[in-house]
Amino acid sequence: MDYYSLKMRASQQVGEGDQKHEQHISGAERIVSRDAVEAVCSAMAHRALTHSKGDPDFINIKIEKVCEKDIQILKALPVTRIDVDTWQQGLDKAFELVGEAAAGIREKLPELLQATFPMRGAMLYDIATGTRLEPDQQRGVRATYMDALHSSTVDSCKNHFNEAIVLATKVANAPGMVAELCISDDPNYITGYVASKELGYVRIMKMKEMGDENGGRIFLFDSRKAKAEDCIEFLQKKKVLVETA
Ligand code: PML
Repeated sequence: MDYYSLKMRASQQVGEGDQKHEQHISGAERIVSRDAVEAVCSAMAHRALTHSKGDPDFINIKIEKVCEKDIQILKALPVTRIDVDTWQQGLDKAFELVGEAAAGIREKLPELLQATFPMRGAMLYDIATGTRLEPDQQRGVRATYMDALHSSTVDSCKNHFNEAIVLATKVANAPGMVAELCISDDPNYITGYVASKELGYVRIMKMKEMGDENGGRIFLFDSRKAKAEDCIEFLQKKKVLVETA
């Protein structure tokens, strides 16, 4: 069976004169069978047109055919959750878990996380050399071409957890990946996570203050285990379907 990858991004022009620039409003991606393409496409347009961040000036929906033989099927990471009283406790817990997965990184994490806030993609940080490996540090690295296997529903609005478990599963399986830390940039969504093949997907129910627009992702990679090019190639090009329970 042939599949199709659909990617949507919507943006708005903001600012005046020299300050004029594109502001991201919403994005989504799916890998679906041929018969679902039209419905998913329409749901994506709906999502772009009804986003709380505003009315888009530009909506791009890209549709590409994907051969079944090029798709890797992965089992979703097992999910656990940690309840905390305050977001500060949640953030500490996340740093602690990542610190156990990557020795010596604990103290650097607050600064690294801060640096991800203006980025659209994730930071790719090499724990072996202490350097950032994104080819474009403003843009970051984006994990793409992934979806849940057999997902028949057409979500017209974002389901943070469903999308994140798919992304985290793909990322955890990338060559040389040690762990991921994520905080949503949605001001109304305060749950974040830490994930790796060893830890699974650990949801931390409060990781920032409600109303805070800052969020970001750090991919911790170990260049002693794999080549950075192979990791980036997997994150950005490999087609992955994730088997969720
Ligand atoms: C995002 O907004 O892209 C990040 C979503 C994090 C989801 C955390 C969870 O609910 O498990």
